[in-house]
Amino acid sequence: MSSEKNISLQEQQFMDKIKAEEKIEPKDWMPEKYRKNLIRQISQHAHSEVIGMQPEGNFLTRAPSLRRKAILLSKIQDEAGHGLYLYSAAETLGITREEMIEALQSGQAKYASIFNYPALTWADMGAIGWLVDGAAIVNQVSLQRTSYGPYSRGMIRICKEESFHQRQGYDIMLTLVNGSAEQKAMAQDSLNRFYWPALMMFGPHDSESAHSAKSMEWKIKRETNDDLRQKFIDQTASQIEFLGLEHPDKDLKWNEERGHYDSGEIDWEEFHSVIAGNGHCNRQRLEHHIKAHEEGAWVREALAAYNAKKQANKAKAA
Ligand code: FAQ
Repeated sequence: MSSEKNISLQEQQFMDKIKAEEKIEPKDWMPEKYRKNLIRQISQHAHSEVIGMQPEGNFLTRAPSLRRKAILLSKIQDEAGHGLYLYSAAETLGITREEMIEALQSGQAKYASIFNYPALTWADMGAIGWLVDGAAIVNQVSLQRTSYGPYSRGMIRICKEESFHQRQGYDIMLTLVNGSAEQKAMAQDSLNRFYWPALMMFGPHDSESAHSAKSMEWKIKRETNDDLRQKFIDQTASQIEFLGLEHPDKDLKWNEERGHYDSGEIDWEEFHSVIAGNGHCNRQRLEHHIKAHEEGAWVREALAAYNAKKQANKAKAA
């Protein structure tokens, strides 16, 4: 059989598996572009989890009570764990952790635009949990069915933790709106600042999305950017109403025929500017990551030395 025919047979078998909803596993044959696209998405997802610790980490020393502080601390630790599951999933595709970190720190790899917005008040801890984790869950629930086995299994575990994150955020908002007039105003201000950037987390419109068509065909993505964003808009409208806050989108209107809310347009210029590196906090986020990474070098070196010693002892004993 010629090698060309051989490759097309492999591709056919790969597509058959995808169509049959079977998972692709690390040792299975896969098209190079599928592998590269997965590395791109999973590693950027991992970077988002890790960089996403920064806006909340800022508030650990300013939490209003010991209880809130303990909850926030454990939520941030969960995000670190999510990053690690995702880096591990990406590593099964033949990229190293060092290569991924290098791509993040050099600005070559992206992370979610939302984390380039500053967290200014305690209410932002509420809005981040409620809206940012909320948008992340809408996306990640759908990614539980992604075609790549390690990514899919990682998503199932992550979603369980993420739903607790969203509830803790909404609980902060509920407490604030039932507090003083100043506290309610803080909640409103935070909603106003985080609502539109949360919608941007779903990426550009489908018609503008470079990767969607292929990612949908390969079932890396199971729902499109616009469909997921619509789900989030629909579920958030009643949550805003329950809080007794004003909706930041003045054009939001229920469309009986579609069975969905119609909404105002996102400021796409802002979106593109933030993902190009010009958001409020892009530079600060990367500088902080580089500093923490350098300061943690001794931990990685100690681990490598310990592992080498263990291996050597094992070899001696054998
Ligand atoms: N920000 O062709 P598409 C979290 C880029 S986890 C930055 O539509 P795709 C947990 C995109 O990468 C949040 N860049 O791309 C947490 C691509 O650039 P490239 C993260 C964006 O991949 C909560 C280009 O634009 N979640 O928050 C954004 O098909 C609280 C063209 O776009 C995930 O990553 C954006 N918003 O669809 C942690 C979920 N949107 O790579 C701490 C997994 C688009 O060609 C605290 N990822 N871009 O240079 C996905 O579902 C997809 O990758 C999308 C984008 C939907 C994000």
